[in-house]
Amino acid sequence: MKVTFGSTLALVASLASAVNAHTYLSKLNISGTQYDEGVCIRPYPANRNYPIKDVTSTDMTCGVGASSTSASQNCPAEAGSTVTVEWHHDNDSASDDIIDSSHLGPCMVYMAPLSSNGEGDVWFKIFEDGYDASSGQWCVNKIIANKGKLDITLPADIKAGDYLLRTEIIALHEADTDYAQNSARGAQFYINCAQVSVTGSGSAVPQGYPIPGIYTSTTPGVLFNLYSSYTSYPIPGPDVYVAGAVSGGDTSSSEEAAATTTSEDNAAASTDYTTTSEDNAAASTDYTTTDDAAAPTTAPTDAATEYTTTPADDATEYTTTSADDSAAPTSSAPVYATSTVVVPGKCH
Ligand SMILES: [Cu+2]
Repeated sequence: MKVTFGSTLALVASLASAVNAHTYLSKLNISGTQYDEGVCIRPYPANRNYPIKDVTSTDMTCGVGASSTSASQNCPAEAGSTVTVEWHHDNDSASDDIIDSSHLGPCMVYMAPLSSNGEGDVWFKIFEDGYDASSGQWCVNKIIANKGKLDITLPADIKAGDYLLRTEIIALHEADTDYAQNSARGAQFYINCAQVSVTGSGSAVPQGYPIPGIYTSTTPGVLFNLYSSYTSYPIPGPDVYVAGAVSGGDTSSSEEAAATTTSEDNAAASTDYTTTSEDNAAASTDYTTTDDAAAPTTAPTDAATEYTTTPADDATEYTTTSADDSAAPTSSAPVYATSTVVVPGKCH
């Protein structure tokens, strides 16, 4: 058989595309009702499971081409309720492997008002799960083990209305290289958007951030060497919004005190820290309050290692490990993420 060089290239290219299939958001399950792609998950115009690597691309907003598509409905979801998101690799068959096991990395979920179509300083993070050193598990390990499913709790106090719900996995298997320096490698972002109609009596409008804009190609956690030894992973992006952290109008001083337990003023903190307010980080942590309204009531179920909430009567006290602890010195004790050694750059 005569095989020309050109047809060999074409064959290689077609084989590459056949295996060049990564992961995509396949379903949402809200209060026992399942919704598929196209219903409240935005349909994907092309390459639905392809990664985005250029963090400055508008594809970072909702996935490849999906800023211009629209779901057929905004699926109803109560503020404070659990939404199960479900990823798949190629299809939703029982044998689907969800995402290749080389694609280790964090999972995050953001929301923005649907009316913005994701443009402007509108995105707030509601969930993140990175790397758990105690178990050696990445979020990606967990979703593979859980057949693609991840439970997300919507903030209990956000204002009712239509929102984009943006899911994001960062696969780190080529993230040891800055994409801006070498576009053949770099972190791979798997991003999809769903449309939900949030009900409830809340009035909170969390501070928003722009996407693209929240990451650069060298942001710690976007640039990360999965093949080194590490004991922690700096999840990129803003802190997770915790219900009670802002109020849409009825703002008491104690609520404001609870609002600002963030890392911006504590970037040099070495590991976990406990604080009662932005300006009073060293204060005694056990003071009482009679105002329970500020209690952070929605700890994401899979983010237990990120922070712990205290009983409601200690509403303003909690401990957090923030994404901005990336400045923290890493421990000298090596912990390997996985026993599976993968070839850097391998992609499926
Ligand atoms: Cu891939």
